[in-house]
Amino acid sequence: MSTIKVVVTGAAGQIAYSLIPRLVDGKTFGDKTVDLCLVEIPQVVDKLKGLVMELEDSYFPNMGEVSYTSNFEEASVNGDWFLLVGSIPRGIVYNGKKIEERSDLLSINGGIFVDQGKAIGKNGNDNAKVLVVGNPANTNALIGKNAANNNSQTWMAMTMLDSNRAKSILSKKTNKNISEITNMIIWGNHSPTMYPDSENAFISGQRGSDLINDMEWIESDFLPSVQQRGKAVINARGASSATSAAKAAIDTVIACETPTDHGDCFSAAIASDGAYDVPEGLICGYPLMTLEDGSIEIKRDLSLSEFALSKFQISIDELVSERDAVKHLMQ
Ligand code: NAX
Repeated sequence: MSTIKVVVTGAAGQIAYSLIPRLVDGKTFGDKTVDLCLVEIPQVVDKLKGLVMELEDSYFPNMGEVSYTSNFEEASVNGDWFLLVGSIPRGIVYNGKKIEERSDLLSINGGIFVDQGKAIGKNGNDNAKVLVVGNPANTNALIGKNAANNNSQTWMAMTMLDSNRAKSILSKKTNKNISEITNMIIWGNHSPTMYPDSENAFISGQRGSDLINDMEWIESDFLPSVQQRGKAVINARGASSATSAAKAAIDTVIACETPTDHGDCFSAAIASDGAYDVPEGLICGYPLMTLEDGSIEIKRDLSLSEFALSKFQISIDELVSERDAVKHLMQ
């Protein structure tokens, strides 16, 4: 049986509590043995002892070695998968300053991702995959990838939760089971500017643009509902999405580990090579496919309506401005 090493940051956080057991349940990585390395900041790392106890008590035949540390450099050695969930949230006091502005958030988290990126590039395995969940996810991934400077590795930022949310809304609108909705693409940034593409989605084999003849609903209901769903969950539960975010991270890992069905695609943000006229290098939400050899490719044969292009452009512009705000971290 082969072994895979998965490194998870933010391991004592709420997403990680739902995520980590599913990494070793024998479904996400099939029959591979999964070694886990859990990473937290020094102030919190000791709490992971309790999580490790619970993992041991849970009977996971596929679980291999489990370790925890606050030293990311050490954790990164021979990692195959990196799930970078940890980041500093808006609203907390950091080095004596309350973090409210997006630019401060970008800078502080950016600094973390420089160090983590360098360690992954140097110590992670060739062909390692990195999924950034911690916000601002796309720009954190941009910084990390730049610092890693290792083109054999694939950096992604998570948009699967947005894609799952969009599928759920389309399923309710069309009275179809969620499993009948494929090709659900999130273009752009994981932020309220994202563009969830109902036109290119397939619903029971029919294109969304043919099935849903209701631009008013798309513009004033569907788009804002997906874009603002994270905020709605916070308002309702007093905490941000956790179990659905964990499920989306698992869905992304499975999508990357399994060749994509013909005609389908999955959503994540990945470095642009100029596809769909996105400036090269930006970590942008795209339709992706996993090929038989395990490589991940952008699906390139889709057309976007004028409406879609105008919405997508807003998100691209935001990604460009985020990149400009962290230029000093991209030397
Ligand atoms: P929590 O605050 O519960 O947990 C985050 C954990 O990360 C904390 O325990 C903290 O100590 C740790 N951490 C901070 N910096 C770290 C570092 N440098 N190394 C290791 N650990 C570090 O947040 P949680 O609800 O789990 O959310 C985690 C992140 O996911 C947040 O940034 C959140 O905004 C983001 N989200 C991203 C989503 C996406 O779709 N991409 C959706 C859900 C979520 O909002």
